[in-house]
Amino acid sequence: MFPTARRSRLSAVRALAIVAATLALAVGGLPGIASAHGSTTDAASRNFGCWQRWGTRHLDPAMQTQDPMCWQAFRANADTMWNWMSLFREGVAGNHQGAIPNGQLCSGGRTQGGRFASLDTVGNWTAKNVGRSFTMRLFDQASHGADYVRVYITRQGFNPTTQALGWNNLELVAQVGNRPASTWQQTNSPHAGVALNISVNAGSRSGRHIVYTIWQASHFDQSYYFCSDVNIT
Ligand SMILES: [Cu+2]
Repeated sequence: MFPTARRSRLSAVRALAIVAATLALAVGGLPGIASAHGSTTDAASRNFGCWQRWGTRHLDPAMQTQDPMCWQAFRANADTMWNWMSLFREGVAGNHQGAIPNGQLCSGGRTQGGRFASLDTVGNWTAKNVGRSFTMRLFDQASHGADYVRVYITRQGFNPTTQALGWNNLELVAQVGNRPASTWQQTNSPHAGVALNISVNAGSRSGRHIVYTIWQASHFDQSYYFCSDVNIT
């Protein structure tokens, strides 16, 4: 009796270990299988930037002081970063302001059960230094193309480090119309896909701003919303 009982206890322990390992993979945040979509990669959207800077060392405590907004985002939900390409809503029918309340612009109106909610957190997000004329790069890994892309920048005087972003804070500074993916540039970065460069003129703005990009994909009614932090010099 004893050896049998011991053996079954051992196999129970082994089974538990397998369950624990599986849970660790699920919770610990190895990049999951992500669907093919896209993001602004330069100036990077908040979650793409955090993924790019910290994805391979997301438990490094240095992030807490070097990149505190990424730190809070990873702590809130690492899926926010692993799914950097999935910040979209469906069925908005062009009514972006109706679908997304003020204060929730960077999370696409807390889309997908709030998976991206930490991107709305107000604070000192890492910002890219840009000149008054700069290029926004939109990456599309699924060759959706665009019905349109609209690029907004916050008004001068708005302070992204202390104020929640609302629609009234934004001014449209660039847009492109229908652009099939076949007219975008082929790229392998950050994955195989296509990319679109959009020229932006920030006018007389200076200092910290949020660039807000709405990408209306062409394959069906799928709308993407990206906050990219910049420092205009
Ligand atoms: Cu997609």
